[in-house]
Amino acid sequence: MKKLLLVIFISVTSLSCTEKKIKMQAYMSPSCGCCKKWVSHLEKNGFEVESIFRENMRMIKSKYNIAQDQISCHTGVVGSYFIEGHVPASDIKKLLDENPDIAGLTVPGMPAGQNVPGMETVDTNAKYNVLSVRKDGSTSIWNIYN
Ligand SMILES: [Cu+2]
Repeated sequence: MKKLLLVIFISVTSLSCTEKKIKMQAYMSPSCGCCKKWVSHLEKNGFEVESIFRENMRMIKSKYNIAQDQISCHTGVVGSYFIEGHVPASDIKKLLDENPDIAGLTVPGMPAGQNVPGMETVDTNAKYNVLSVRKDGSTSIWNIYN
């Protein structure tokens, strides 16, 4: 019996060690519902998100130098990167794995679709791109969804 307990103890502790959460912050307006849904999508996919509520989101966008045509509702921050809008967790993980010298990722606007985390308000998939934003503000395509 003692041995069995020890085995259970070891497997439980090793499980919690391998499950290392990725910490990030998410700035959003307190009234934003889709922002909160995006946060739960991240939390279900290995992130530990600190939600920070701000009435004035424009200040956050300008702090991270996010251009007008690249902005969305919430702004996430992970390491030195900003994550603007409804970027899927897998794209953020890829960013952290590859660690490129860029400013961040964005899904501009608010595309609605089953394949847009936090924006599953319609039954169909959205056609949208995740853009990578260089430090000079120029963008390229990071991932294509359709
Ligand atoms: Cu949104």
